[in-house]
Amino acid sequence: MNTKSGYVSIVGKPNAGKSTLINAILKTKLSIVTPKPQTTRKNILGILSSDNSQIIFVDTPGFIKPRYELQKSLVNNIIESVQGTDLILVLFEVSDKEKIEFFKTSDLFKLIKEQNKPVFLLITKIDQLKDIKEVLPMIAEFNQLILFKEIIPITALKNANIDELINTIERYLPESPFLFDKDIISTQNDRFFVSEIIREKIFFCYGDELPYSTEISINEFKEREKGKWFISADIIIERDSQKKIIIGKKGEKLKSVGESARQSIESFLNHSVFLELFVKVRPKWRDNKSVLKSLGY
Ligand SMILES: Nc1nc2c(ncn2[C@@H]2O[C@H](COP(=O)(O)OP(=O)(O)OP(=O)(O)O)[C@@H](O)[C@H]2O)c(=O)[nH]1
Ligand SMILES: [Mg+2]
Repeated sequence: MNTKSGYVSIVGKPNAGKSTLINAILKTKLSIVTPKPQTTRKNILGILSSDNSQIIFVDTPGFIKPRYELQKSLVNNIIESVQGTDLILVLFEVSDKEKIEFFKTSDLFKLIKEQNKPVFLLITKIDQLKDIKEVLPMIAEFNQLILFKEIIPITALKNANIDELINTIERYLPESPFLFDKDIISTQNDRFFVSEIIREKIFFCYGDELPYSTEISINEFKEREKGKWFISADIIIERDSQKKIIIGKKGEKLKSVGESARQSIESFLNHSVFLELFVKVRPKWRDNKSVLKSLGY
C-alpha cells in the first residue's frame, strides 16, 4: 500500500488560533494557549498518523516584525518551518479587520509566496459569527489573491470542520514512507512540556507585560522509582522590580502559581511531583544572544 507523509506548517499573526488548532487536531494539549498574543515561542510538532498517512503539523510563533533578539528567533522559527514544509496553513481570524489590503503588503504574505508550495487559508474562530454566511465576502476577497489552493472556515475551539481539513490536507501530501514512528505524537521531551506548563501559568497569573519578560528553565528533572519525581525550575525575569511582583506579598503569589503548575504537571506526567521554583534576574535576557542560546533559542 502506498503511504503519504509530509510536514504542514501552521502560521499566522499572533493570537490567530494556531496552537488551539494543533491541539484540536491531535486531541491533546501539546501547545500552550492563552488569550494574550505571542504565547508560542518555539516550533512544536504534532504528528497525526493513520493507517496510510502521517501528517506532521508544526505550530509556530505568531508572525510579527521583530524588535528584539528573542523576536528575531521566533521569526526565524517560522521561516525555518515554512522552508522545510510540504504545505502551509495560514490562519486568519474572522474578526481581523485589516484583511486582504494589509495582508497583501505584509512580510508574511511575501514569505509564504516565495515558498512556491500549496497554501491553504483557514479563516478561524467562526463560532464568533452570528450567521456562518457572514464569512462569504471574506472568502471572495481572499480568493482574488490566487494564492490559496483551499479556503476553509474553521473553529478549533468548537471543533467544526477539523475532520474536513485533515481529509483535504491528506489529498495534498506527497507519497512517502512515514517519517516518524507511528506511535509518537510529538518530538519534544517532558522537560519542554513542563517548562511550557509553568510558562502558561505565568501568562494567566500576571498582568500585561510580565509574561513577555519571563522564561522558564528546568534545572533538574529526576524521575524516581519510588515516591514523587523532583523538578526544579528557574523563572527568569529581566528586572529586580519584577521579582517582587512574581513572588507577591509573603510569597503568596508564587506559591499559588507553583501549586497550580504542579497540579497540571502531575496530570500531564501522570505522576506525583515535587516542584521547586526559583526566581532569577537576567537583565535584558530577551536581547542577549548567549543567554537566548542557553535557553534553546
Ligand atoms: N472563539 C474562539 N476562540 C478561539 C478559537 N481558537 C482559538 N481561540 C482563542 O484565541 C486565543 C488565542 O489562541 P491561541 O491558540 O493561543 O493562538 P495562537 O495563534 O497560537 O497565538 P500565538 O501563540 O500568540 O501566536 C485563545 O484565547 C483561544 O482560546 C476559536 O475557534 N474560537
Ligand atoms: Mg500559539
